[in-house]
Amino acid sequence: TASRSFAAVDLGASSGRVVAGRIGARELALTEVHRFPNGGVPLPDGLHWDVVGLYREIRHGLRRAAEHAPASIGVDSWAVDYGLLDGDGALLGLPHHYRDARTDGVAASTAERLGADRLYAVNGLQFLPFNTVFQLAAARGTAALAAARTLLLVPDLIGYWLTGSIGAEVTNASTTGLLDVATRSWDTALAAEVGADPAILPPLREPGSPLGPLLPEVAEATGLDGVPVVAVASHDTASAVVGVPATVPDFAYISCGTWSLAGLELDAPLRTEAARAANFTNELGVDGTVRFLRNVMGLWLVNESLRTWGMTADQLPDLLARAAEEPAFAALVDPDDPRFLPPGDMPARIAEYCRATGQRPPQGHAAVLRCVLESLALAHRRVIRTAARLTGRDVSVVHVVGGGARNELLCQLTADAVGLPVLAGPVEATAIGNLLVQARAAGLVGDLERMRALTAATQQVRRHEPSGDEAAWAAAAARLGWRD
Ligand code: LFR
Repeated sequence: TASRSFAAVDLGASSGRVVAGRIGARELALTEVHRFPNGGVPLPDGLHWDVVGLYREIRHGLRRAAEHAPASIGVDSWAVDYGLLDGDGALLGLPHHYRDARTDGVAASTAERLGADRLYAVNGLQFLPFNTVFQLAAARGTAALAAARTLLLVPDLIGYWLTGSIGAEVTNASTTGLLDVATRSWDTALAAEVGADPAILPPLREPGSPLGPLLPEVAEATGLDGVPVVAVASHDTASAVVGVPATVPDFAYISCGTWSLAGLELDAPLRTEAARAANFTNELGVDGTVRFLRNVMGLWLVNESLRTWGMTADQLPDLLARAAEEPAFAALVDPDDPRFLPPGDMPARIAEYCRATGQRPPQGHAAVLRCVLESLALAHRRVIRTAARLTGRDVSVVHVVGGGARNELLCQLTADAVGLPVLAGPVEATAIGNLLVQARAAGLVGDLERMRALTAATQQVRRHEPSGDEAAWAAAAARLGWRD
């Protein structure tokens, strides 16, 4: 069969992009047609996403993608956040950002009231204060929630604006906490218990299913008349894991961007008490797979430090070169300490963490960066080793995909810390996963294994061998109280 083009809309917490991809039996070639910044916007009622501004950029990007004559369009984004529609289908205010403080305290008390073990038995999710179920508990009694007739996760909201079709794609729905991970259906009783009318939860759809053609006005404005939107694995992490260029079954992955999502792909959820205690998540992937992983705070720590220093991403390579020369293991932090979650002065919080744990705070930008990258590498080590232990599986290689794959120092430190080879790339794994699921819906590519083989055959991957300094990394992990 001949190759065809597809358009991927991929929204990350710090940037969005529209990518045109040409896919054939031996071809997978990406062209980024539009990129735009994203980030939280503080309003008097909290931290929000400018989804209307994003939608405008998406339309602009789709118009550029039209030159590539895509056969379909797919949309993915970060998870958990949602917009509410009233009975007329109008958006009830801008969606809250998952880093908004309104879940502070509410998340823990809700988990306690509902029973953390009961929640885990249903949804298999790690406790994160921003899981949709806790956001809804925090929104209980608000005018918007009372008026809401439909809840749409961000990619589903964009899909609705593009096509008028209402639904909830299942990989992203699995991050809400309201989906029963075993039956892949909504737990409506749970929704009611946190004060949300279960009727606002839309019908579920699987990756690969069509949403329908663009609305006439959108088709006209973008020049994409007759081009359908197709549901992809709309949780960006689910798409990223599709885009992992694995060639062996015993791989671990780290989807490394704003977050580091580190873990394994399983055939079924693992909801043991040990998995819950280790705060591992079971998010749904394509083809019945499960992402058994943990969120690690990721490059947020780096990006928020740069922002505090008034530096931009193009100054990072120079800073990384200096960080590589800094002494090893001078100061270490637990990247997942809740104090690092909200926006704000990151270096000050790192210093505060160090003082509170009897360490000398890192002095200077390069030392802070060194501290962050070693700490992330240690968290990667801990998560991947714990995942292997909990599942009883061997891991022979770690794939790092996403923007973090560009960060050679982080990839090398991760290889050293985990004690396994790291294969870094592709950077655009999420867009690739988005495009591949569309290509499959069009009958072009086969199962996951074949999709990954195609990615491995066509995309650049850089190999990092571990240094073999296990004793030093074990000692560093022990300083954080980690024994894995
Ligand atoms: C990554 C990601 C993570 C999710 C976090 C918040 O972009 O989707 O998987 O936990 O963002 O939605």
